[in-house]
Amino acid sequence: MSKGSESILSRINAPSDLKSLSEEELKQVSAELRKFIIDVVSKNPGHVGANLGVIELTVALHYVFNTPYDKLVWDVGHQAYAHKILTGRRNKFHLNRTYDGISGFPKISESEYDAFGTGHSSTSISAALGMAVASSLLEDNGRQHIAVIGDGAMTAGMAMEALNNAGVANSNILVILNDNGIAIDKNVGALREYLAHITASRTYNRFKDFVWKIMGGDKQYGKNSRALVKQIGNAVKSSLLDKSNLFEAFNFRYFGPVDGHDISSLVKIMNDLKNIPGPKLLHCVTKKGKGFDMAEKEQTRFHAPGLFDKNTGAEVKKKECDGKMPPKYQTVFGKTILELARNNQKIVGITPAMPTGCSLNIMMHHFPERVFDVGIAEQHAVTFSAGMAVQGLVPFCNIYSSFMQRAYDQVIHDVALQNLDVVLCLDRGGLVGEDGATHHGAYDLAYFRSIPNMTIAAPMNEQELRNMMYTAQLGGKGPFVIRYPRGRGVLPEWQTPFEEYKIGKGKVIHKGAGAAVITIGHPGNFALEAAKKLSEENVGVTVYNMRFLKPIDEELLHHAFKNFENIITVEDGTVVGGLGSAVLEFMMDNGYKATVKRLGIPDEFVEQGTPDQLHRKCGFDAQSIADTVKMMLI
Ligand SMILES: Cc1ncc(C[n+]2csc(CCOP(=O)(O)OP(=O)(O)O)c2C)c(N)n1
Repeated sequence: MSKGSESILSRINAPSDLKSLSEEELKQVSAELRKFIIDVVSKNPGHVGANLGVIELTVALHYVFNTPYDKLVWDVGHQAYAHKILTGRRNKFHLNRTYDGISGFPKISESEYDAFGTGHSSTSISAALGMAVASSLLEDNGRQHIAVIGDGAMTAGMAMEALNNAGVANSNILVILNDNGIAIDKNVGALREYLAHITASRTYNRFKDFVWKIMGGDKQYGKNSRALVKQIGNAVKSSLLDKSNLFEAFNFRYFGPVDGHDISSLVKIMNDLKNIPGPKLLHCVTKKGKGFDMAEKEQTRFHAPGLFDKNTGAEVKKKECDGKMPPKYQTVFGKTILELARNNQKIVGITPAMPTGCSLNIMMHHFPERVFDVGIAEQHAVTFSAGMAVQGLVPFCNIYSSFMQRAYDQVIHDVALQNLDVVLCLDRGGLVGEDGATHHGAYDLAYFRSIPNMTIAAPMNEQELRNMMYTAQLGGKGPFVIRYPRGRGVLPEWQTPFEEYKIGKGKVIHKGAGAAVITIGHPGNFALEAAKKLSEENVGVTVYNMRFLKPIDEELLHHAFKNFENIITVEDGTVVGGLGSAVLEFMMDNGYKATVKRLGIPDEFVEQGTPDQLHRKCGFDAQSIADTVKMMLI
């Protein structure tokens, strides 16, 4: 420590402030960053483990490279807290992931240091490669382009597509592979095994050191030899590549593995890598949760642990109103699929890297051979499920709504077109809250409604979720979407006997004479609350819980249009193309005339905040529904 215990971090307002620091001081900055992040994130929840694991990497990157001129892209971006803090956002960091605060992910509009917006995984190599090719076309040859990507994110098809392309583009790109051996849950697949193997293979590393020195990477061979490297033509370079190394087979120069927490080595090797042209990959081995005991031990929980005690790591529970809280939709899904799977041997579960998040881990625990974590591979997950359905199994493929965007064509081409019995469970439908725009499940209802053969259901509560799952597994219905939100339902007593639902049948859940409120999914509860408030003011509304967006219950819609001049639709998806649009289409097709007001997510990207704040902002919480009814009835 240079000057007693004086904070260095408090003096860092931009990466340029790092440049004059000694190696010892860089270590101190890293320690301060770690403490700062733990302090803040224990009180204002966010991602923990991934951030603690990249602190030294982040300090070294900003120390060595000339950001923001050099382009630094964080894959997923959930690990960019130290980057945010070092790039002028230390004083706003307590507002991380809050309404009107800063985003939990990199965002071009937030800072010039955020070279590319992320949130969904495995985009970083493509983006950095695009930047590198652009720099080269623009003859901007001094610029470095760096993608930092985890071993989990590296398993996705997109990362492989980008490596494949980069290897022949011969652009100046550096991929930093942050290998901590874990995604949110244990990383899975052959690539993970490969990385573990090359990390353990000391012979291989000695060989690499040798090549590295010949190539002039070691300073003992002097500047001239490094300058020589630049002159080595592609042919010579590739003849030095070891094609038995996966990355070198992609024409990347592979360096490592190095200790991603050893800041001195990182600085040295990154400085050297700056002088090596073409595509390069630096394999850094790190520990998720590094430096915080509980986060190192309970890595899955500490991916995004909620509130925790910064000394012990113990979970800090929010005060519950009474002992009988409704369960989370996720828990209901997890317990229900287990219950169904016990009776229906054909049920299998598929998740792209989210077994804990979506609760398939419950079934995985009991039937490990019937649950498949396929890695961060949404497209593959859907087509893999389609293959199983062809063979007569009943796949429940659970994908977060916003990540399902990745697999749109697979749903159309592989599932719907062949009318296969695949149950697509869309977790995190609607406004997810603090993760913000990249993670809201805003488009699913709209983007699936236009596909033939689809059944689209959305439960209003836990019982409906169970019954929809029960109905779906009976089979013979083609692609069956069940879409539900993040978080708690409304019924503490939810484990009722199963009931088969009639496909495309909804239900009137409140009666009144003034206006019709047509809803789908969880927002039906907001409508019900509004209806109760309004009845206290002697304003009557009839609330229709449609349950199915497709096929839509036309009988109920005829009832609504025959009985009401004022109709409000409520959904927690975009108003462009969802329930509201379906109701308007029905009105036009059937020659009805009515005033229809569509409430839902407006045609704009919604940033982070609590779900309540965002429902209010978008205008479909109970109060907004009640206000809209009153406005229409004036
Ligand atoms: C397309 C997509 N699918 C799933 C996720 C959810 N997700 C966020 S982080 C993560 C794990 C990433 O693992 P890794 O790249 O190894 O990074 P680490 O968290 O271990 O640092 C996953 C699956 C996502 N962000 N994007």
